[in-house]
Amino acid sequence: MGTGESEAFLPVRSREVARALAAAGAGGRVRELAESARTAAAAAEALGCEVGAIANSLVFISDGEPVLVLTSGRHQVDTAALAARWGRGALRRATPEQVREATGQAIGGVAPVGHPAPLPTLVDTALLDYAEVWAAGGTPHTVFPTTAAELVRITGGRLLPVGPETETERETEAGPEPEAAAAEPERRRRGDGYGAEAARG
Ligand code: 5CA
Repeated sequence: MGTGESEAFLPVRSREVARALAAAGAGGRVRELAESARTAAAAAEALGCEVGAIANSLVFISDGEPVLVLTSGRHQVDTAALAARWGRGALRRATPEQVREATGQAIGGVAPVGHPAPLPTLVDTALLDYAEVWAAGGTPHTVFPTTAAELVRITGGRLLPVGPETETERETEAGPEPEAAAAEPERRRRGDGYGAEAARG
């Protein structure tokens, strides 16, 4: 799929994203919104879709490298539960400078692709609940339609739940460490999972 005429008028960051989508054979095109969609709630409002169908592109630092967690706007990332599931070291939210360095994009417009180099990527299984999902297109004013399966394909990412551990995980030895489970309510009170902030705006 080539770059459409309208994409020539997109901001430069979004043209990078449009190029990456086209190169990956993605079906959706980047489009510009009249209103800013800096958060999942704002994007859902502008698009008239459910907040859960917004895929927030959240950058964390883990084991000394930036990683990307494509998270449904309906909930927040439980960083300890996700690190355990993903088999990675602790996930810490990237600073605005680290986000810019890793993605070439600014917070509020970070896209799943179009970065200087691909990041290890995780796709939230909650996004499977929506026939169509929307992700940022490189700026707060741009978005593109996609699906969870397509996000997995174009990012080379892995599908995993990002929310708190499930009953099944708690009951099986394959689940996260008991310490992580015990610490979970404390983390939720502090609210340092990322998605809820996006939903709250
Ligand atoms: N355009 C929308 C979705 S289409 C968007 O980009 N949403 S987002 O969730 O991916 O981007 C906003 C995220 O940036 C929020 O989750 C918020 O937690 C995060 N954020 C806001 N300020 C900072 C900051 N100072 N440092 C790191 N992350 C931040």
